[in-house]
Amino acid sequence: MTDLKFVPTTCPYCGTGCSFNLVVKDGKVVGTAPAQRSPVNEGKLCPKGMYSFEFINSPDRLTQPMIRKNGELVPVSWDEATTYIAENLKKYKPSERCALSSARVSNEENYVMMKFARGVLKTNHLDHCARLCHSSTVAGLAGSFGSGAMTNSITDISESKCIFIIGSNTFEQHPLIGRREVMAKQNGAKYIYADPRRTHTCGPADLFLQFHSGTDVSLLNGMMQIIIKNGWEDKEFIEKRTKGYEDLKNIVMKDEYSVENVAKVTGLDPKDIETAADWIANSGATALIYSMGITQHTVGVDNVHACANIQLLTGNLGKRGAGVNPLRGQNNVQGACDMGALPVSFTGYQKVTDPASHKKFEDAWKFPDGIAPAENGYEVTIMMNVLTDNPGELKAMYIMGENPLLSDPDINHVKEAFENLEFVVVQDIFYTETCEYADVILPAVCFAERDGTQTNTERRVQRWHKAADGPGETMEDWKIISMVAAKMGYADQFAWNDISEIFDEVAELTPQYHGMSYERLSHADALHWPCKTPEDPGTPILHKEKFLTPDGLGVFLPADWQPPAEVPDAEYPLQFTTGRCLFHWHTGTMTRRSATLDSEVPTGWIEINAEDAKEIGIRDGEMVRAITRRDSLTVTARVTSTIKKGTTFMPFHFIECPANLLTHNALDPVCKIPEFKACAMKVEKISKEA
Ligand SMILES: Nc1nc2c(c(=O)[nH]1)N[C@H]1C(S)=C(S)[C@@H](COP(=O)(O)OP(=O)(O)OC[C@H]3O[C@@H](n4cnc5c(=O)[nH]c(N)nc54)[C@H](O)[C@@H]3O)O[C@H]1N2
Ligand SMILES: Nc1nc2c(c(=O)[nH]1)N[C@H]1C(S)=C(S)[C@@H](COP(=O)(O)OP(=O)(O)OC[C@H]3O[C@@H](n4cnc5c(=O)[nH]c(N)nc54)[C@H](O)[C@@H]3O)O[C@H]1N2
Ligand code: SF4
Ligand SMILES: [Mo]
Repeated sequence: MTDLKFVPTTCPYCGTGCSFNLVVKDGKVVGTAPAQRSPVNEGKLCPKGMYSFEFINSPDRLTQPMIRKNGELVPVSWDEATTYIAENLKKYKPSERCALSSARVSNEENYVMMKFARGVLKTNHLDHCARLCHSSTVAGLAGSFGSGAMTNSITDISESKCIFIIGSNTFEQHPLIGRREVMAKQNGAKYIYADPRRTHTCGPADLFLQFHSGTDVSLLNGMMQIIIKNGWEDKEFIEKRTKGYEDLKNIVMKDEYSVENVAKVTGLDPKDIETAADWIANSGATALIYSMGITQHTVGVDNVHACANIQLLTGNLGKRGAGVNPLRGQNNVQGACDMGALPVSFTGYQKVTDPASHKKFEDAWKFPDGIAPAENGYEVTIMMNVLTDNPGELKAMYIMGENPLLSDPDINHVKEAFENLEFVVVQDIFYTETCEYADVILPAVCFAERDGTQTNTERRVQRWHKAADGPGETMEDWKIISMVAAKMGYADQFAWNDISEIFDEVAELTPQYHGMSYERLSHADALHWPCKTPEDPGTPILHKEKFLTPDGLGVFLPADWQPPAEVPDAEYPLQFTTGRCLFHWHTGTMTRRSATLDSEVPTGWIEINAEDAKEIGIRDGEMVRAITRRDSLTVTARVTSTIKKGTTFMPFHFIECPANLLTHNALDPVCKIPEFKACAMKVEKISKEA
């Protein structure tokens, strides 16, 4: 009889946070099996979760620390690697050091990185991929509601009477939330899908708004004008629970947002805009669901405000089946933000510039020489700009679990930035594109090989359980950082025996997590923050009675529509947008090492509308040249009628045709997110002679 063990954990991919069991045989993870208990996924998984065990035993895993000596990476001991890092990091001033944390590791490990950056490196130049993802949400919803998190829970979506999805390809990117959207539809909900592409998520749609990339504010303002003109607004909700309604009317009632004008800007039929406005306002409970189509723009924060405004206007907040629901991306991106892996806050969004918070952390941590000053640090996108525009200001970077050389916009710019760094540490589970620039590479264990907690998109804090040992000399991320900290002279501040002690420290310092402990999390399946006392059952729905703003009111924050930073013109006539596919994950480090997933989608492509393709003279399957003002690349054309005419799309997973060679580094002025979702492009036929 073979001895099989089943170890419960959560999926290492998306922010849905599905649970399952890892199947362990002879100390090795060999499969996944359903865990029925979690209400999030009720035992079901999408292909990425199902095959998440495949990369774990890949022969490509990093297994030993390495130092670059005379240009060559040489395996060394942990002692040598950490001594070398400490000696080098000590050479630089605090303001010359920066760090990237990771949405792929646990809450505890993000906390340890945050403490390391602020207490050991003494810098606030700390950020992570949330910048590229939902920084618009964090900034935007903090203004509107006082909290940047999803307002309702995943299970709640199935109770909605109207599902309004804008800029989220839920079926491919959050499949087990997509299931809830389908359940709502089966229960009789109306289903509206707004996207430049007819993706799988459009399948059940009663109404498809196929509009131009980058025109979201115009569309939403236009809908709000229709709602107000028809008297469909929720007057009681506006009166009792909001402020700024006059400001909203001053903007959305302008002639610019008449349905005729909005139809022109968005490329939609006026009747469809009216129908959508009617359903959103009058269904009884509308859930607005959004993701990167809204956030990744130079007007990302305006887009998020517009989503909040329409839900405040129609009273679709603080009740079941409604809400503003930003679907968080990586498995633990919510947690990484909660833990303060951001340049502006400690845990629980306690601001670094607030003297009371600064003192609280300084006193609790007891670094003899203090912590980073009470001033905001650089965002990751700003770090890259500082590196290229002001060489010598930043000199050393410590990266845990990110791959900016493939995931940041305008790869040529990123390369230039990394060339200007003197010292780079990369801590990962695989050798990545970013490792090319590393002076030291540190091998970490992966999700299956560690304990910890993670916080999913609905603020649900869940446990991970270690199923197997990591290969070779791999170590837990928190242990690696603690070792480096000790070598730099701060052993006492990182002297935990067990990861649950780190969680206790987090709970002590973080109001939202204050009532949680490993003990409670092992009995309760999970807890939703805020959970303030040991008796507090947690909070699946936010803003029921009042918002988290200082006066408890929701705030209308209207803005005029502005086009993307770069719009199509005679030379670059197409609108280029980027995103993902079901089977691959970001820079592909894990999914491209999973035989099943990789065989489904072996390489990248560019989607191009059939009419555009005809004009250029290209056919489906042909290799074409895609060109922007940054660079160009060759890629297979996928000629289709599912994408809006004038628009092209590429996934960014593939190093052989990296979409980010073409994207640009234009940023939202408030949250500094790049405009991954819109820039100008031309596509050329590759002539036979060339
Ligand atoms: N399979 C898979 N799942 C993932 C990921 C992955 O890499 N692979 N990544 C995870 C992460 S970190 C994230 S952040 C999420 C992202 O999840 P999503 O945001 O759902 O994914 P994207 O493909 O980036 O973009 C969503 C949609 O935005 C549309 N879009 C493009 N431009 C615009 C626009 O201007 N306005 C509007 N309204 N829509 C537009 C695109 O056509 C696309 O269908 O997915 C998570 N889940
Ligand atoms: N063009 C374009 N670009 C985009 C986007 C887009 O829509 N379009 N989306 C952006 C978004 S939303 C995001 S979130 C970013 C994602 O950008 P990244 O975070 O850079 O992408 P990942 O490939 O997820 O990188 C995570 C790294 O962590 C490593 N890793 C996994 N598990 C562990 C672990 O346990 N420990 C350690 N130490 N490392 C681990 C992986 O091997 C991988 O190298 O990409 C952004 N880039
Ligand atoms: S929906 Fe997300 S969390 Fe669930 S199995 Fe798929 S990738 Fe994993
Ligand atoms: Mo993301």
